[in-house]
Amino acid sequence: MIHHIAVDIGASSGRLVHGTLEQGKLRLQELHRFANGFERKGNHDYWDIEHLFEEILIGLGKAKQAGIEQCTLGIDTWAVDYVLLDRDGARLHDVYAYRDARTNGAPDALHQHISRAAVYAKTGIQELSFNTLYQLYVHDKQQLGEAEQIMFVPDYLYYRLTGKSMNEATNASTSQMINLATGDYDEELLALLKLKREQFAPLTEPGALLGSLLPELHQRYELPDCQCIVVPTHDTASAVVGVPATGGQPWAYISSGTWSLLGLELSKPLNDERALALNYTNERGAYQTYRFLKNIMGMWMIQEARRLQSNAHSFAELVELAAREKPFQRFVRCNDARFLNPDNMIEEIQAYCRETGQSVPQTAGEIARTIYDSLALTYYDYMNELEELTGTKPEVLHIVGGGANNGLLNQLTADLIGREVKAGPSESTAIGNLVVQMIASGELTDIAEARKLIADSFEIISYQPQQVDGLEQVLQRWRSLG
Ligand code: LFR
Repeated sequence: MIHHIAVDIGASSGRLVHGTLEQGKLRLQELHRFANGFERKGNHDYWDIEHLFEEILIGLGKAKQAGIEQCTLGIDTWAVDYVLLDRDGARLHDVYAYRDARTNGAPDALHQHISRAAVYAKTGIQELSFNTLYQLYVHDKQQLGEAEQIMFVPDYLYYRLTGKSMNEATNASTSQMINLATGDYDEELLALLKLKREQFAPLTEPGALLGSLLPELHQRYELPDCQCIVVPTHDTASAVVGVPATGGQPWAYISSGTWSLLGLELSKPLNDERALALNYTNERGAYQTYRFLKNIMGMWMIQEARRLQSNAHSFAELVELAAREKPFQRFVRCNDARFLNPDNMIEEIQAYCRETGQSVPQTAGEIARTIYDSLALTYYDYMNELEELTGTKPEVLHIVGGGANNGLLNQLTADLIGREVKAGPSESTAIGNLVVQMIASGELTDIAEARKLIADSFEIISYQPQQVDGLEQVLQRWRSLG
């Protein structure tokens, strides 16, 4: 039996998950879990990357204690954020969190030099103010010049573990700097940022073997003998590998976590004018696929609301409270930039309702209901757009990730889109990370076999669509918000 460990770090928590293939089933065991979150220092929001690295070592120490002597290891995190290193491999700065307000207005400033359409034709990436392209555009120029190497967050964590430099392809694609035609960094965009290709490492595809842990780590800690394998280091790319889609029918997915990423898996990018106008992205997936998708504000809204309520309710309780409320009383446009990083999410939602002449949600249940109803309606809109853009009608929507545990939202979504929703697994990101290690180790043949294994190994709950009373009026009120 081969042991595999997925390091899976999201914006709100991280975990190390042990995975094995036993009697035709994928077995998971959580080794270690820790909190994550960005912190404000001065005027900016940063990740505590040293803390994350320490937590990885703690988790690996626990693996050793649990009797794992040898394993493979893969790392995924959120995308777009980066680290600049000097010639000694030392970090030049604190790692900015993508929600930091420094990129407000950066897209407009950058597009003075090159149009949106030109960047989209090159990269196929949706405009999000926090894309690496815009972050680097506003980064201190002198420091950029001093950077010997530029890595994305998971690349950097691999580097700290192995001493090896690489830029993993799925994550690099989210930077909005990779040219679809050449498959490498775009020279014109690099020139605009006054960067050189040599400052980035070679792009590396998931499945590549990176190597063992640095000897000095073994001197400091009791760790297993790990072979690091490059996985889809962008968490969403791993989550999509983890979708249990087996049949031949067309399917769409939502990777539901801090963000809800709604899309299709394509074999070719789709970056025509309409896709540009509707701002859809073509992020690289594992195994020569493209994740044609849209970012939706997602569980971040409820996470923030819950935090402001002093975590008085669990997420499951918030779903229950919401389920007791009358449906579709008030809505917010989730993807409005005002919800990206407001000082106070609850007040922002209340202000939005007030400004749009709706009743103002007050209780935890009302707030949660507003968020879930709005998310379901947003999913509905974007499912329609996806169909229009791609000319495919998905017969089933897979919802994976932590948000797949939200039965209320799953049912609402099925009802609105008028199609089956299949929910689970909730650990699809760690699972995607693990199966890529298994494919690289030769235990699984390919992604089709991996997805069948996932479907056979985890509980997937089916939600059949039910009729929504007064749907037309609900949609009319929703659309009147603009
Ligand atoms: C989800 C995710 C999204 C990306 C956002 C920022 O965790 O990785 O795919 O757009 O976070 O990196």
